[in-house]
Amino acid sequence: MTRSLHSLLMDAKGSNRTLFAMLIDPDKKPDEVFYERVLNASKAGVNLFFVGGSLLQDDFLEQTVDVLKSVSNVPVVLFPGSAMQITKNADAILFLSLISGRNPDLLIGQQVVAAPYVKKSGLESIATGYMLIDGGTMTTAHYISQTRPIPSSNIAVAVNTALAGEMLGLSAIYLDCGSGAKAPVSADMIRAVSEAVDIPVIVGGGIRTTHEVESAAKAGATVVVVGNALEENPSLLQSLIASATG
Ligand code: 1GP
Repeated sequence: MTRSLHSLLMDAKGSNRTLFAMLIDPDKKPDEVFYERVLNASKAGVNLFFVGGSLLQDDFLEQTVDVLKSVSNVPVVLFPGSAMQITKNADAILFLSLISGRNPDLLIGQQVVAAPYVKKSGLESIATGYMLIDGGTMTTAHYISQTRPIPSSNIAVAVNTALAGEMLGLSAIYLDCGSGAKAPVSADMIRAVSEAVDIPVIVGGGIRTTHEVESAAKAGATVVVVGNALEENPSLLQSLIASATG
């Protein structure tokens, strides 16, 4: 990757563009089918690969990142569920702090454990305020974090939380309803948060249709992240990318 992820995100935010990120679960052994999927995604114009999960059973993180790097030039960004999910072969890492919750281990504990490894890895680290939003069901992210999500209708709490994150010096905000959420983050919440902060706003969790991607993009999302929907139906890829990037 020649340009830094941070400048890519800041440029997109500054010019009101939306990037499309495909989320890859590193729990599955990368096989021929995966190889094909990556090749197709890269040809279709996906902007970023996010790799990570709240809970790993079988950890193929390193192999997954290696396949991604060998097949395409699309930046590979770690989206770690814990301090264990670090590999130096990626391009960047979202250094997450769960600012919507009050679980000290996910606010600063895991980060203290991970810091020396991230430093040694040479990965570009993007300090990211991670905010779990209620998407109508308790996802793995909600359960594992043992935190209460921000109610989907409480836009003021979301805006204040994002603002506090920006004032604390974070470089990005991630609004997430969690993988497999019933409903994605509302356009109203995305718009209010995106207007309130000058840092990029990443949005994911439960986004499945072109309409939902387009609505998040129009509301000001800097990055739209889709995981499950593409695992279930890879043929959606081209239309989802087009809905995000216009
Ligand atoms: C979850 O934002 C991601 O952390 C993506 O969620 O798998 O529901 O698309 P989905």
